[in-house]
Amino acid sequence: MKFIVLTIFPDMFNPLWEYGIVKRAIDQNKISASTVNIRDFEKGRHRVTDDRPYGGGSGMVMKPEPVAAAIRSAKKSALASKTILLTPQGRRLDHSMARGLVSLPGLILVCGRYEGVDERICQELIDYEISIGDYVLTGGELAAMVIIDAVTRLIPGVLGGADSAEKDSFSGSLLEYAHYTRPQTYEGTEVPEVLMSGNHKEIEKWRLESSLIRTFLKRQDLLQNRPLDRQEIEILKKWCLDIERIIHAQPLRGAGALSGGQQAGRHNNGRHNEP
Ligand code: 4HQ
Repeated sequence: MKFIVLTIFPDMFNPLWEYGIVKRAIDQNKISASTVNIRDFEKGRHRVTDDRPYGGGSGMVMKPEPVAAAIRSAKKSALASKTILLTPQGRRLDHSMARGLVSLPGLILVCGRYEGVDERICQELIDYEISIGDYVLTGGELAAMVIIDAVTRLIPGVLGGADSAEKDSFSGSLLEYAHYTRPQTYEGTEVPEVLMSGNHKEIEKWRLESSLIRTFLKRQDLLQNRPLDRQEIEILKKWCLDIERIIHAQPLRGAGALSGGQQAGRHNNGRHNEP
């Protein structure tokens, strides 16, 4: 995978190339990474890449000529690449989009500053517009780094274990299960016993249940529109039964002798849990 980043701040990317898994991917030739300084394509005497907006108002706009020249130059050196503009107007990045991007031969990532780039660039030279989320950054650089990072770790062989990327959060659209390492007791809290049992089948079961409950409690939206397998349905049904059991185990609080003769707890016109 070939990444070419177009930016007026190429040095911002040095720490990305120089650390961790992205660095290793470069060293192992799994990705190639380069930056193009948009300023180098501005032929004006002062190499200014922004200008005042037509129609007035505050903020500056990136001039079309240097951005276009930089994109055309990058396209020449990476013919099959797709060109992406980072913008809050783009389609929101998620894991399935990252999986789509990893199958492309190369990405040219265009990072704007100020109020963004002249609209005519977007129409002519951009294949996709991508946003990393609904908030406003001061430039597209951090968004480009997020894409490079998320895509790189999906390239086969980049992560340690053969299946590391398959197993993590979002691959199956559930959150990750809870992780533990030594010590066995930390500030009074024990590691769940099953994880030390060596029983791999039970550990797998525990992990699926952990994933499910975390997703249910923290991100119910991820569970909507997601097909469930037989094992997941079993776990959810078990919770339903457990919850039912708790509801029916005790009488309704406040529904004792003073509440008008209604039988406590049960057969309460379906009202189980009123304050
Ligand atoms: N930008 N996701 C670049 C963003 C952004 C986002 C604001 C992009 C400023 C010039 N990019 N312009 N959110 O906030 O990708």
